[in-house]
Amino acid sequence: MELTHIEHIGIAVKSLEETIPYYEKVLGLKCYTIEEVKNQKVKTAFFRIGQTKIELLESTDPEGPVGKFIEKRGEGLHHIAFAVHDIKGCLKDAKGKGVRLIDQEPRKGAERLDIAFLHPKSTFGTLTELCEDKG
Ligand code: CMX
Repeated sequence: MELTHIEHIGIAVKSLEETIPYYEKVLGLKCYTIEEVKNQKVKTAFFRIGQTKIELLESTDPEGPVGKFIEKRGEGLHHIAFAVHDIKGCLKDAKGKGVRLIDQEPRKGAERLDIAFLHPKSTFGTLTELCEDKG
């Protein structure tokens, strides 16, 4: 598996509206898009920082992954996403090395990237996302 860079860091928040001013007015970043990802039951806000992005995640359904996460653990770091060139090959490689896959096949995520998650119980506690930008 070859990771090229940290594509983004996902942060679970209760409210995008309440959180965005902190990232803009205190940290000086600029929110460049807000997008709902219906199949993930989230609304996302993105900020660029160098080659990486910050993705704020607000749940749209208490039974969705971010809704459950906030209920159990509160707001904060939710996942790390690595950019890769060959996501299918990476998934095969990870599976072959005993990593539990949440997504057996890549699917479309925010910003039209091909994405897949690795289960935090087999990545030492960090929910891990692989992303491939097919352009
Ligand atoms: N990071 C680390 N651990 C996490 C976690 C996270 N983000 N979310 C859940 N866990 C832990 C739980 O605390 C639990 O641990 P314990 O058993 O020790 O209490 C364990 O993982 C299993 O949790 P669970 O409650 O049994 O399972 P969930 O139904 O909460 O599902 C997960 C957890 C990771 C499988 C689910 O959240 C998932 O499929 N995530 C991938 C998709 C996703 O997160 N989408 C939102 C972002 C979309 C985007 O970026 O666009």
